[in-house]
Amino acid sequence: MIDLARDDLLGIYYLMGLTRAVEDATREMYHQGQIQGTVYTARGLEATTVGAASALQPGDVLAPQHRDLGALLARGITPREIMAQWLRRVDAPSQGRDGQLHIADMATRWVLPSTGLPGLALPVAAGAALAMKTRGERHVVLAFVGDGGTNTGDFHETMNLAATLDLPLICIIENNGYAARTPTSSQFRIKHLADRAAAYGIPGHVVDGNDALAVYEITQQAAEIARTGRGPSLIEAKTYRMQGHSAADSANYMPPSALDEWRQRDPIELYARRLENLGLLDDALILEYGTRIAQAVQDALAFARNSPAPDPATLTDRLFAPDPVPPTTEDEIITAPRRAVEREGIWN
Ligand SMILES: Cc1ncc(C[n+]2csc(CCOP(=O)(O)OP(=O)(O)O)c2C)c(N)n1
Ligand SMILES: [Mg+2]
Repeated sequence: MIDLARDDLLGIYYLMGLTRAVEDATREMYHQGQIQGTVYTARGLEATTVGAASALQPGDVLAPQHRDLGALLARGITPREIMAQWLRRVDAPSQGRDGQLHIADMATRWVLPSTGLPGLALPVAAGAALAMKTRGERHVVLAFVGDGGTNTGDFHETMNLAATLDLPLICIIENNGYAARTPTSSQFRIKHLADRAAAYGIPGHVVDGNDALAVYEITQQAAEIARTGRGPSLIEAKTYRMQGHSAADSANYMPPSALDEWRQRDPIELYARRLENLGLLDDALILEYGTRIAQAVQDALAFARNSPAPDPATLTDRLFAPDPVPPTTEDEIITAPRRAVEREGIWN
């Protein structure tokens, strides 16, 4: 039984709508030439990203990858930060040094930085989970990986290690039908990617990735298992990438009939119907949320556009952590580690 109050249920609706609106605005800016580099969006994945991340508690850690804006917003990253990041402005989390959603905040929102490499969030996530276990914390790490990412060594090594060490790790496979242009039918020969869990000796679940509450519920159950020291889980969310791989991809290889079918199962529409049936949503409220979401996007765009580009003179700032013992001579370079050993009394 879902343990969510009315405000939580409506909050999930808001976040799913906000995710889509931020992404639509981002794609528009990209096509107008306002964004440098590439843009990844996730129309169709909102129930998976928002539903899963909504099961996290303060202190739990999110390890997102390139298509997980919904999870970032659910974790408290703001649309202002997102837009400033896309436009590479100084008020962005990376202060204009990066134009992708490689956003990290381990101080208050517990988000690990993502990388451009599919599957690579997982070993980092396992490291965070190992830290939690070592410290005896009752927290969990929620990591995302794509269907394509499950074919990497990082995925297998992480899941096996997490299983043997009973790490508090939840891995959500976003099975969205494609890895770039490669359909899942050309990627693997098993029916369900969650079946791979058996090879690691951990629970594996298949869930309807377009059903926000189903994703929330299974993630919540996996979190409870992880929180109580009973190890990792693998959850395959079956969903569909309703656009091309990036904003530059025309998606002309995606069958229109499949797109039509999945449009009938649009996660935001499905969730709205669910809330209507529960008596929590009506046309007036849908309109109100639409207005609030549009305002949030406009506010974020104005904020980002008003923020300056970074000063080129600061280019090399913050590349390295300050060296506590700056070596000045060759002799010092040799002795600096030795001094550190003496200071720490490692050999005593
Ligand atoms: C090592 C490496 N190979 C290829 C790429 C290019 N690339 C980025 S995302 C992606 C597809 C990933 O597919 P999947 O794991 O299913 O995630 P999705 O994009 O569908 O969310 C590829 C091939 C890359 N970034 N890094
Ligand atoms: Mg994929």
